[in-house]
Amino acid sequence: MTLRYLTAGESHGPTLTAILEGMPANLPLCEEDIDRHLARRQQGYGRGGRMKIEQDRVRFLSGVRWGLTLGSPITLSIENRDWANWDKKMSPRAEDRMEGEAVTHPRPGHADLSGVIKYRQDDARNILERSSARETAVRVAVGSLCRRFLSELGIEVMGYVTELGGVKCEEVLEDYRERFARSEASPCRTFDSNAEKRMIAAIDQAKEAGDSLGGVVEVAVLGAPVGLGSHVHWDRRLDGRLAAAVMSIQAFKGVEIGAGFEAARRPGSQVHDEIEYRDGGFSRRSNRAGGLEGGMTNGEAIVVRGAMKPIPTLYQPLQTVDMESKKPFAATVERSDVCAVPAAAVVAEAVVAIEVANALLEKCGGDSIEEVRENLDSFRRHVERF
Ligand code: EPS
Repeated sequence: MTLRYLTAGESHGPTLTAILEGMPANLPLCEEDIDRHLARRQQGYGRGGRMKIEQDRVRFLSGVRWGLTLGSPITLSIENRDWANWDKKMSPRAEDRMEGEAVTHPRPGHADLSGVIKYRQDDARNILERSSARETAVRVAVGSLCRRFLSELGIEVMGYVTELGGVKCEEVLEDYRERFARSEASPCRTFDSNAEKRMIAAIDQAKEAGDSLGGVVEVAVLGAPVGLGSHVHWDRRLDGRLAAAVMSIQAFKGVEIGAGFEAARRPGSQVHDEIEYRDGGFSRRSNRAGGLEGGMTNGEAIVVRGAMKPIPTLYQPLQTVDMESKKPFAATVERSDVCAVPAAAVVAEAVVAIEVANALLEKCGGDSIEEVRENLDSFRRHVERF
């Protein structure tokens, strides 16, 4: 067991909380390391009214003292400012129960209906509060901590949008750092300024029509050593673990690594990356494998993409059935976003950072950051000599 974490909290409950266990001691850490990524996640063209209420900030409730991790479980907490408007509706006390508030028109595409059947509920709020993508705020907090750990070891994680509402980035830009730098300044978190204009127009159109939009995000990890993950067993394959982590983000329906589905359409000669030995080390002439072969990193950039479906809450709702009367009805309209793909790029960075940090600790683990660094340096010397 290396890194593990749990999250808790409802969308309109008082707080979101996570406990991260397994982070080594002596990692320099301050709230700003987390808060700047929480702020990035809150941005993006197409967000709804909730983001005007929230100003996400982390509080460390355990595991950090005087700017350094202690090696003990780290508790991260983010307050939901909107809780002030929901304290009765989301109260834990039986005497606060309100009648006539139940959500009974489940939204197509949402967890509502399967959740109420599974958990024997008559109010879809008891499902939607936890299935909400609000939970991603605290996953970004955990991921930002892991990202801080990776940056200490020279590993960078960068996420951005490559497609939104059917509009694809067309500009050829090989340099991941350049893609990231440009995307950071873009309201759609994308690097192709022509595509960005069309993405904004698509979001405006969807908003006008009471509709919602999905898209594709890409995460690149630079500086990871060869040999994270392993070919020896299915649950040690890092590609599988990255895919599970990205697929677990709310509303994600597809994951690709490197050339992904396109690799299935081409002959092998146009898929596999030729090996060369240059400047005293092995490298590849291309990176269609997305940095992963046999479930292990090969020293090239790790490249993972995730496909997000459009958010299921539509202001022009689809048809559904009332859970009590079984009569047709328009689906519930909850306040929501038209498009959260730019935010999802930050969430994808976070879940990828968690998996890479975990794999790095498996390979070069230690109880302190100094010990991890020594182990990693020693392994890097082996790679250089090989
Ligand atoms: C969400 C619905 C909206 C989003 C929310 C995710 O929340 P509300 O119903 O309160 O307006 O704003 O996302 C966030 C709160 C967030 O922090 O990303 C949903 O149904 O998934």
